[in-house]
Amino acid sequence: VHLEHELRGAWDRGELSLVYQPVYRLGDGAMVGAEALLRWRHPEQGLVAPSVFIDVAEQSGLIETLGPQVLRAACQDAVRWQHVRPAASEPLFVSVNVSPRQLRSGDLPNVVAACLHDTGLAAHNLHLELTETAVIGDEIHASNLLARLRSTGVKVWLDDFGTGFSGLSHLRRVPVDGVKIDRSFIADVLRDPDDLALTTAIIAMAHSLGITVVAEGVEKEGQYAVLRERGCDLAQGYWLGHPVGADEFMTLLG
Ligand code: G
Ligand code: G
Ligand code: MN
Ligand code: NA
Repeated sequence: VHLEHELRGAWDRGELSLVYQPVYRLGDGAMVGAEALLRWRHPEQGLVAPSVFIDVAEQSGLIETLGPQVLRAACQDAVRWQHVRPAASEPLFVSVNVSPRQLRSGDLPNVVAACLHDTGLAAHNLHLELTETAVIGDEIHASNLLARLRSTGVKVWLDDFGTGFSGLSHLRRVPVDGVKIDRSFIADVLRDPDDLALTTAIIAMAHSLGITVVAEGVEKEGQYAVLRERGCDLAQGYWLGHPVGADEFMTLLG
């Protein structure tokens, strides 16, 4: 109850901020975008883990105001990135996490359209990350929403892919542009033949469906090398780059 109360005004008090973790293309090593991750610096408790406060925001319904604020800030930052990039370079995407409740609210396509309109970010430079659990249950509703979003040019990614119970069957019914292989698979990809086999199978299956694959949690050069060899498209992780504040991220682009 305390946290909920304190979280309520946290955005306006400037306690919440976004950090950005760069995402790279394995083929040529180019940075192609970044994932926005929310941070809460509580005045007494210091950094509160997102796993804690996102959950509070979900349960309390606060996410319905916080989610659009995050989306708008991420789009604004992404527009600034394009301005500091050399003229000929390809635009960077920004990837924003969307919680199950935000998806269920049904208002998401309108919120997204308003953010793109007001900030001037091109739709294809916005990626939305949904967890598998967000689309479980009401797959018809979810797939209609996702189809509406994708028809505007926004890209939809399934986050934490492989951890859900029936990841493969979802891809038949829920239209997405990409999957992010959960970092628990990547962690042991060099040691555990099963994890390597699963990762390789996810890449092959996604590609056969025309879906892009991102590997999360790349912490070692060897993981990067094996993912590249297996044809994974994109990667992020501490070996490639930690999440950094908006200003520091800008300095990576010059
Ligand atoms: O940095 P990391 O500890 O930031 O994030 C932990 C979890 O919190 C991840 O599962 C991530 O998807 C989630 N998360 C981080 N930022 C956001 C956000 O802005 N919105 C939502 N819904 N989830 C977020
Ligand atoms: O669930 P989601 O994918 O949105 O989670 C992103 C989380 O993963 C963030 O907490 C982020 O800080 C964390 N993260 C990013 N790169 C790495 C990594 O290489 N290793 C580990 N262990 N966590 C990472
Ligand atoms: Mn994510
Ligand atoms: Na993930």
